[in-house]
Amino acid sequence: MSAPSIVILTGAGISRESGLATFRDADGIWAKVRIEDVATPEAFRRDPMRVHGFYNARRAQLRDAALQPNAAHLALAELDGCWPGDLLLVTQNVDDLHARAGSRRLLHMHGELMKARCGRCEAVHPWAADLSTGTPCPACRQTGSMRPHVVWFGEMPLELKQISAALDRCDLFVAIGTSGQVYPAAGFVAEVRGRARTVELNLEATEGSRLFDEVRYGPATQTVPAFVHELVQSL
Ligand code: BJW
Repeated sequence: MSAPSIVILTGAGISRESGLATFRDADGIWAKVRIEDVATPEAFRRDPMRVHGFYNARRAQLRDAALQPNAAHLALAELDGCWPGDLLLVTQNVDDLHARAGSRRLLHMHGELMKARCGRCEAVHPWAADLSTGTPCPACRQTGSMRPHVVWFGEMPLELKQISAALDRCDLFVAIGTSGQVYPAAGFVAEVRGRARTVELNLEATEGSRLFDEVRYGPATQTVPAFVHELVQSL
């Protein structure tokens, strides 16, 4: 029998124990800044320097040598390396911790903080420095149009075709460290329910927990390595 086909969806909770804040927890990002001020195309049009400031600070966090992938990122990378069947890791996170841990079959559906995009020519560039309204696009040389390569509210998430194809054929769907409040990612479990085994790994119950066949609560650095171990043992 061939190995089950797996789709894993991760959210901010998987990076929490590396030191990155989540969005909707009590100490999360949205408790400190308003979505409408920093995470919509309208906010960027209205006050681009404010939005750049918000993302420059978060990009600087990723450059900090102390920020490292944790045991959950590493376990998923190990699974990617040894799983003989289809596997796709879909992350909503804009950090680079999955890639740094070694995951290869990986899609960033909400973009990547270590990339910047030109709103004029659409070229996407690897980006580690701060952005400002005076930053020229390395491709078209225009200033005033560079933006973080992230997906704001009201914008279309990335790689949806590939994600949809993987969901269509998956036998196991695992959601890790996501509150399940942001669509379309929040709808993935309903899409596969009934034909794939669905598992939620989270610190605590979410509004969508009842949609999963199995739920396991605890910090990702504990639940994810344990779950990966079970999967690898089942081969
Ligand atoms: C731990 C842990 C530990 C903590 N271990 N766990 C009405 C109904 C339905 C949809 C809409 C609607 N009105 C508007 C919409 C659409 C909108 C939407 O969903 N809004 C909702 C708020 C209602 N969506 C969009 O606009 C999206 N685009 C779109 O829909 O396009 C149209 C379309 C049409 C048809 C098909 C497809 C598309 C775009 C959404 C963009 C989201 N962008 C952000 C910001 C990205 C850049 C940045 O980082 O700044 O993405 S918002 C933010 O939320 C970020 C995240 O990726 C996303 C999800 O958050 P996540 O990861 O779940 O984090 P939290 O904080 O919510 O949860 C953390 C969890 O971890 C918690 O559960 C904790 O318990 C847990 N945890 N510690 C394990 N140690």
